[in-house]
Amino acid sequence: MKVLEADFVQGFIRMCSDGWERGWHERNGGNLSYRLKAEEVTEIEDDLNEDGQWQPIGADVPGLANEFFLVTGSGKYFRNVSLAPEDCLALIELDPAGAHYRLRWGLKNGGRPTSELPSHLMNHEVKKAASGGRHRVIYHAHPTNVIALTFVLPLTDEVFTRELWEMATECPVVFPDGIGVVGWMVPGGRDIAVATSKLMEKYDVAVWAHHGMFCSGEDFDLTFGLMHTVEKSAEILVKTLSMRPDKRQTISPQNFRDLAADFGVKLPERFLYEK
Ligand code: 2HA
Ligand code: ZN
Repeated sequence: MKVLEADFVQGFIRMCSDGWERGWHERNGGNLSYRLKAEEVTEIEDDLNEDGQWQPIGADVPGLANEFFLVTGSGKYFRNVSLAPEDCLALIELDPAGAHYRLRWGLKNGGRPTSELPSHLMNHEVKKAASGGRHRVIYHAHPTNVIALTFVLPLTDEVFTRELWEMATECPVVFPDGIGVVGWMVPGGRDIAVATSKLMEKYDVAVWAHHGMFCSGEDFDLTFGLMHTVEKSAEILVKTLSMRPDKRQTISPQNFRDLAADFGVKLPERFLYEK
């Protein structure tokens, strides 16, 4: 089968278009990666090339040895993925040490995988282990309202989680483990990848202050839906704070405990502090 005919490639492309349409991918902002299933590699094997040279990843990810990933290209625009997928996307294979990658398909006019490849792969390694292999998608976007909140809220996991949970009843059910926050750091390198992947041991969402957000999930729908839910909640918080600095009423810690009991989720008590 041609790479472009595979369902996972079509799902990947649709997610890029959806993110572009939400306004989360100005210029070349954001990046997406997907860890292929063994049967998906078999399905497209005939359409892969062998000419790619092994290149250093910039991080060691032995837990991802020999895995294949579909990733957006560095400097490529989400706007263009559906129009020119073979130019904008890269299908890469990792070596047996998880230290190098080589291109097997895509980037037909040259280029490199996403500048955030170390963060994507370190997050994949952590989430693959933490989810028993179920998580396959790592998504980085620049959603406006979450970024705005990083200028006015304290940059703690506890405050971001609690404030965003309070903005929509679905939130604690969609991200019951909470949200991690990374203070401002230089993007693109190993240090921010280490800080983010540490948070991903506990959470499916990590906010990068004054930059954007990372989400992890099992498939494209769940991962996009997670980004969308968090950003929607942030939008409600921005609107609320813009109308008045305090809330007249909100969802209380006891309301959250009642919700958790009925919906069968565990909400860590450290997010249910008294204000
Ligand atoms: O692709 O979003 O963080 C550009 C970025 C880097
Ligand atoms: Zn970014």
